[in-house]
Amino acid sequence: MTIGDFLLRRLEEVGVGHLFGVPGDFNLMLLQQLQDAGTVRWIGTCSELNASYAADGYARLNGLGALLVTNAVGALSAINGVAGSYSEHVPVICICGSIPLRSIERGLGMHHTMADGTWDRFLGAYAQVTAAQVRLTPHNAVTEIDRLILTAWRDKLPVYLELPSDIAYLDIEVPPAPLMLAQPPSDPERLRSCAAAIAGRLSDAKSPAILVDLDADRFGAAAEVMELAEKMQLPVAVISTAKAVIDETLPYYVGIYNGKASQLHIREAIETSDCLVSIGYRPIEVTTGDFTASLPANTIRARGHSVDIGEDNYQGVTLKEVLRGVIDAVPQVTNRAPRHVAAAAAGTHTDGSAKLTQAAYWQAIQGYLRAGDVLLVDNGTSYAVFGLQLPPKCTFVGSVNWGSIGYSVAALLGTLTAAPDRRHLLFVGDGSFQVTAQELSTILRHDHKPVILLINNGGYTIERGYLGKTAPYNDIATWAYADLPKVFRPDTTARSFVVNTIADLHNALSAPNDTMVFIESIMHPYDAPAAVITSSNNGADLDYGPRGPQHRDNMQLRPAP
Ligand SMILES: Cc1ncc(C[n+]2csc(CCOP(=O)(O)OP(=O)(O)O)c2C)c(N)n1
Ligand SMILES: [Mg+2]
Repeated sequence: MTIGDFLLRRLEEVGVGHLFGVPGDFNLMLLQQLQDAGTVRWIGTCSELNASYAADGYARLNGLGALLVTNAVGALSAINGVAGSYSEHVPVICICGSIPLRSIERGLGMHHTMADGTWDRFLGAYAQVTAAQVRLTPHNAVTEIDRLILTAWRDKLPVYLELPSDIAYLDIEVPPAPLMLAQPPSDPERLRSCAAAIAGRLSDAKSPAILVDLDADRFGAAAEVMELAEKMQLPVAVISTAKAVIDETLPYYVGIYNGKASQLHIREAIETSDCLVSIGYRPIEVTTGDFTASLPANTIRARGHSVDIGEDNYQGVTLKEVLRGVIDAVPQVTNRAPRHVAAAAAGTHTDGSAKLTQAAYWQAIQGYLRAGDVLLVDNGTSYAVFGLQLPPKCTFVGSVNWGSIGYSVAALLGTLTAAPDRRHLLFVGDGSFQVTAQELSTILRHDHKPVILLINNGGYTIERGYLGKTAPYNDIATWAYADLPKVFRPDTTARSFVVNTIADLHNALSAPNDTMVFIESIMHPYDAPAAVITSSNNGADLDYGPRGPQHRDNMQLRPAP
């Protein structure tokens, strides 16, 4: 089999049915092989950055994703998104059609290089942002292709693979069996001891609890966490990176823990627990209420492939198996009633002609959500989504750790491609949208039917909460956003709305989902959810220190008194 065909065969075997990217002379040979084989589908994107975001979104729903770029110019455009996949623990395979081995061996200068006869720089760049990298050769292709795919899937991290353009059509001897995606089984003794130790401590505890980060989702262990919570009737909180990983209608789900910024009952459940189990916890300032999170000293820390319990460190155990072992070992608890938290009283906004505010907007959105929705959320005031209560089976796709604006628009292409039958809602600000807006055209090209909820507030409102409330650097050009579906696809059937009032919003939200619905909501630049502004204000103190300019008069958007 040829090297290129083998690579495509492996992708198909591990469930990667789509490849995102941009063609280039160094990768066209693989694209021709893809075309001839007809198994993996090509989804051309407007830029490699967008391809990297799309592959990430696709992998979140599909378990694995891939993109194809060309030497250096494509690879470096994609590197922000691939690094984001690392930060967010998303398994993405970045394939780069690279300069021919012939040029490397002969020291020939090539385009898409520094024109100095070097060829390792971009592999080196990717070494900083991926779990494994390789330049394929005819003699390493069979082992390295499998090693990289398995590394991505087992570690939930991106990998980078260069396919020199002159070897894709060379024949190699390949194994007949399909590649199976599986974690290596745990060490039996370590697994038994670890599960027994956790079960023992949970059973003896008076107020056990679980705190969930995104690895519970990435390592496919969310169902086990919920089963354990139900069996022991114990409270589960998430940090914002893991929004919706736990069914928010589960009686044992208490909400988002964010240090002192979280509600009292959530802080109590976590901070005063006598046996807290954390899953993949990776705290940063924005997920800890600026480092005010305080986990009990004896917290059991479970990760994808290891667990810490007091002085003991368990290696060779996988998260799902550990949790399964714990569930089997703990007694069914029946007398620890879930704390019932009254849902926030819904305010009423009856005056339909009133100008749209953030408060009214998010209240309407709460009522719009349906079970099974996929919610994509970008940086900005759209972070108000964290405060919504999601119906069952919703998926949240955001980038809290990496936080690269524009991610959500191109990630939407990926999630739509992975799950075209679900309803996808994109929550994005005008500033973030402007970074990756072209990908709307690919979404329209493939007849997808998302709902795009864009907040047009004339710029970077979330940044106005850090610094420059009135500064021109936080203003952006005014676009006719709602006209864009027509620009990007002249024969579009998309329904576009420009929303100025609450009545406009309700009208737009009543549109059927049989085509793209594009809702541009106009809001005031200084209108923002209190939680978002407070977080920005605190962020400024952390970022600029006590001598920073944020203390000067009227430099920051502040919460309404
Ligand atoms: C790639 C990148 N560049 C810059 C930033 C800094 N940044 C974070 S949020 C933001 C503004 C977002 O504005 P918008 O999308 O309009 O949201 P709003 O708060 O106005 O609703 C910027 C510029 C970033 N996070 N990522
Ligand atoms: Mg904005």
